[in-house]
Amino acid sequence: VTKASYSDRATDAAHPLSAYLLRLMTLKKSNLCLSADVSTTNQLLYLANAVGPSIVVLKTHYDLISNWDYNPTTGTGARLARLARRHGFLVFEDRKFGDIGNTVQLQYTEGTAKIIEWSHITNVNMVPGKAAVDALAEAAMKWRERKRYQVKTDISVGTPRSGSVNSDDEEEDDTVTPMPETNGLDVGQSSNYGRKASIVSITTVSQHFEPINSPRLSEDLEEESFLGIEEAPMERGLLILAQMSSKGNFMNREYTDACVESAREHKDFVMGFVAQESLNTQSDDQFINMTPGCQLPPEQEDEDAEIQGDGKGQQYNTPQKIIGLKGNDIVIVGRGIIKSEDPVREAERYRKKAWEAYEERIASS
Ligand code: UP6
Repeated sequence: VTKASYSDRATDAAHPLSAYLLRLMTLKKSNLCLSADVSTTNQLLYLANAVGPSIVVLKTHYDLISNWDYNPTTGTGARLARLARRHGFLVFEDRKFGDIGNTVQLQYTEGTAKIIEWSHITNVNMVPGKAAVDALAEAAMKWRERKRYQVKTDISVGTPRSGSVNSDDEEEDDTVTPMPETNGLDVGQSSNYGRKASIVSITTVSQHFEPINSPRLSEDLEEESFLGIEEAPMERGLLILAQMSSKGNFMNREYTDACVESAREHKDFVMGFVAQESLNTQSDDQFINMTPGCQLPPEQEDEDAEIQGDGKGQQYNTPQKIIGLKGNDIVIVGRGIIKSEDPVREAERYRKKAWEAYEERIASS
């Protein structure tokens, strides 16, 4: 069980999104992920906005939402991405991909939901083998390259920038010529791009740019993150589902070890695991371990009371056990928060408990 602080680990993290997340955790004093398992877009956005200040990750199952709006600029994903920016959290679509490489690539980047466009993080069920992880890594790399090129085109067709953009992308800008309009990319809306470029220019803390499909128009400026933290990097991240919380699941040690092996092969894409214990076993493992199956006993009850499962295979542990004893980094809580009478208050109770467990862990000798 590591005693290293989240902020120290942020400096060592191999993945830019992991580094960002660890900084966010330090800043918000939160190691809480809300599993927003609700059934309508309104409920989802309402929860994200209300609980946003308490969490660092918002986990979705987009296919539970009966009226998910697939529009890339005004739809549910784009609106979620905007709330994520406002409150400072990452979006994690709990898709648990589990098919051959070619199919998972298409499911990740194409199809109805275009998950890669709005979700910083997703996860994979590695049952089909390591090729599923390799394929998702390849899809994310190609997507990132395309975005980099789009953003550059974006800036080069925009209005001249007044401030300086403190970005690693900037140096290379000179060498990029605008793409012709016939290249299949949507470079025709120069007025929009101009506006975006001028907004980018005043975001001097930004290291990266937002996806093209969640444009930051002027009315979004007032929604700027109040945290003073830079925006999330554009890199996408994967979690490998290496252990499950459900009773009698088939993920044995050998399987879990293979997941860890695959993660080590893709440090620039795999951020960590969904697991029940920390799987950082080698000194240079910098993975983030997120853990579902978390509930607290009701407020008035004994802190150490045993927590019942849900009668459908789910098993629960307390934040104290998950973070303190098992060395995980983030607790994932669904019904414990959303089924309570006051989800906002309950989210704060979980945040405090999970954070205390972390503080005790790093302070213990
Ligand atoms: N989840 C688990 N266990 C796992 C992996 N994922 O419960 O091993 C997901 C579920 C659900 C959430 O799909 O969205 O975490 C847990 O919800 P709950 O807190 O309401 O039980």
